Amino acid sequence: MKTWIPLLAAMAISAPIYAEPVTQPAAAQTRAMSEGVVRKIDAANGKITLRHGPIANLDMPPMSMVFRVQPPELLDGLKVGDRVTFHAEDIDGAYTVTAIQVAP
Ligand SMILES: [Cu+2]
Repeated sequence: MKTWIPLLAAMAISAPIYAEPVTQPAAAQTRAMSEGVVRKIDAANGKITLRHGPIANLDMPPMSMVFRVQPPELLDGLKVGDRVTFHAEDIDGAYTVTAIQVAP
């Protein structure tokens, strides 16, 4: 009587898998947008210089600085002088813009 082993295996495979509810930190749930003005675009290196307002999620005061842009295609269509809203994160120690759009 060997049939019960494959039967149990089949039952285990077909059993529904309940994932643990994922609790994310608040910063990951809301993608905080900050305001800035484009000062310089370095498309070749995927970088942008922004004069930006306070960046709450990075606890950063207003300043002008260079950001990495990921993906670099986010720079397409931007030009110096544009007012923008953007989201920046600290990715492996590099301040990185991961979303940006011209302000309405
Ligand atoms: Cu800054």
